[in-house]
Amino acid sequence: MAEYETILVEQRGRVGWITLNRPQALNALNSQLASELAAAASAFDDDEGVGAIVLTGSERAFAAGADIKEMADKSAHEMSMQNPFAGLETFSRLRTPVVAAVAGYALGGGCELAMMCDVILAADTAVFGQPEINLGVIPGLGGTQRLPRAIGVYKAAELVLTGRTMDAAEAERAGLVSRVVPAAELLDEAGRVAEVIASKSLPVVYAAKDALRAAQQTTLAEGLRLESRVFASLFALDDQKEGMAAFREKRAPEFRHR
Ligand code: CO8
Repeated sequence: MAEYETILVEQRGRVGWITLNRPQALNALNSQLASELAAAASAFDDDEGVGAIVLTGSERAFAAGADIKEMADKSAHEMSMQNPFAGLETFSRLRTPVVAAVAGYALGGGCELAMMCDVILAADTAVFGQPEINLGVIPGLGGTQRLPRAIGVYKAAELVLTGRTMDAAEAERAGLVSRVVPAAELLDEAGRVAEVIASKSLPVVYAAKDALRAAQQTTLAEGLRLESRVFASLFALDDQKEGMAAFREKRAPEFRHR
């Protein structure tokens, strides 16, 4: 496995684990971290032996945002010509599902990174927000687009315009997180969710993720067309035959992932 300086990477069974590891900066996202995250996640994405990815940080912070110290003195020209976070675009386009396990701060780019994942499990210590307005900027990694889709336009507007943060319970009520768990159980629970996903048929999981993503990006009519096309195409897979045969034979399916 490649050597990285800002993340820890490990494979356990069919689950790839990526841990953000810049403790001195509360896992602030700098350009090196963005490109290492993209490289590690892409390597898992290319590996048929990996059926799900867990992305996590530390107990204190999932990620406290983009690295303010790295960005502060850049010009508008530099920010638009040399996007330091280009790697995060790659991350947001993975076909493998990603479970974000969020403890502590998920602010700014950290909240936006969590929203690029498919499932967000939050520890009861998690704090979410888009405080960029306090720095004289706005969210730049999807916060003004994904947050309103996740929690509604008015709640998102309040958070983005005031910079107020939400605790885990409020984030769960608002629909930003899949589930809140006690902090001590966060990683075990994230591992369990990822293992369940990784036990399913990989191409079917890719198809489900694709269709779910379409719900955020297209019209209802286009999304429904895509869903029904994909649904029909899955009948070409061995795993669909196996899944339905197993149901009829009252046994657990043995997916061969193709
Ligand atoms: N960037 C750089 N360093 C950071 C960041 C950050 N985002 N957050 C924390 N750190 C550093 C601190 O500077 C400090 O380092 P040092 O000890 O060397 O001074 C260390 O981490 C510990 O932080 P604190 O001492 O501040 O810890 P506290 O527990 O007192 O406070 C907070 C924790 C509340 C999380 C506080 O650190 C904070 O407010 N951080 C900034 C949060 C923030 O504003 N995030 C948004 C950043 S902007 C952004 O994400 C935009 C993304 C879009 C970019 C798109 C480009 C195309």
